[in-house]
Amino acid sequence: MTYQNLLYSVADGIATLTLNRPDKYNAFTTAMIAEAVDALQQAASDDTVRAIILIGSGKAFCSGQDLNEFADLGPEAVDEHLRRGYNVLIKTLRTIEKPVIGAINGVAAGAGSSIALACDLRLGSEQTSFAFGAFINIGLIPDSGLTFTLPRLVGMARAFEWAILVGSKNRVDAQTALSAGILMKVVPSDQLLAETEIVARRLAQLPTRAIGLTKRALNRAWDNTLEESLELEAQLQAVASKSQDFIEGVTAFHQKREPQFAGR
Ligand code: LHQ
Repeated sequence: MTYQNLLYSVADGIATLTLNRPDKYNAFTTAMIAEAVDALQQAASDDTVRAIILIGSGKAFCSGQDLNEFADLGPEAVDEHLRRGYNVLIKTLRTIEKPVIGAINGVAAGAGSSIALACDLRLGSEQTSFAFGAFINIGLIPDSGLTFTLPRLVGMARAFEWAILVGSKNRVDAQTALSAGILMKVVPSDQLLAETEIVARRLAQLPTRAIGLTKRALNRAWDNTLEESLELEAQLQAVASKSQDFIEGVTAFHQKREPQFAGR
């Protein structure tokens, strides 16, 4: 697939997906959602890719649904638009067994904030802000997984407050997001991509298979009982312990050297 609305590149084990409609603050159209899903699947199936960066071009990370296209869609089609579009995108982000890092370079509004929270880690700058309440601002409910991710990440009380009272005008700023734990680091904006690449390079040198299996287990963390989590860990550990990286990790330990993980 050739992409009209995003840029996709792979270097040094890192796939970088750049949302590329800067004039529209990287608002999502139907075509752009399909392109993003395609690019993520490409990154998932490419064995050379061991970490994925998601970033926006220009001033914004992503302003959610393109409201011009939404006007053409009509209310009858909204549920199917979500099922076929955003829901697939969010499920893809959460089930790719490789780490996805959001470089939240500017405002993340509506479904853009949901996509940011579907990444495994996020870095931000002083330009970063989250408008979780962009949905309520236009009379909609949070979608694209936000009712799932936001309370899990920040707790129910703050999730309600941020979904309802924090809109496009009074957004969650970078320092608040950092204190709440939804940003792992805040760096100067001209260093955001470079700092994100440092984290991605670190991740790309770790045992990719074990990271993927960890993500699979953590995805179940809030819904499993202790017994179910213990059983899932046993099953996934059986897989991890058969990986080349496990052999390398133990061998490097005995040889008192740094492991060289191949991601297999
Ligand atoms: C935009 C957009 C935009 C088009 C900025 N569309 N052009 C999906 C589908 C089905 C059902 C329902 O739910 C969903 C999920 C959703 O995401 S619903 C929520 C949709 N998003 C929004 O409501 C956010 C709308 N945008 C804003 O509130 C503001 O633009 C934010 C807070 C993002 C940024 O504010 P400012 O920094 O003041 O920038 P701005 O408003 O001046 O925007 C810059 C440009 O980007 C501007 O274009 P222009 O030609 O005037 O310079 C905007 O029209 C354009 N833009 N968001 N979503």
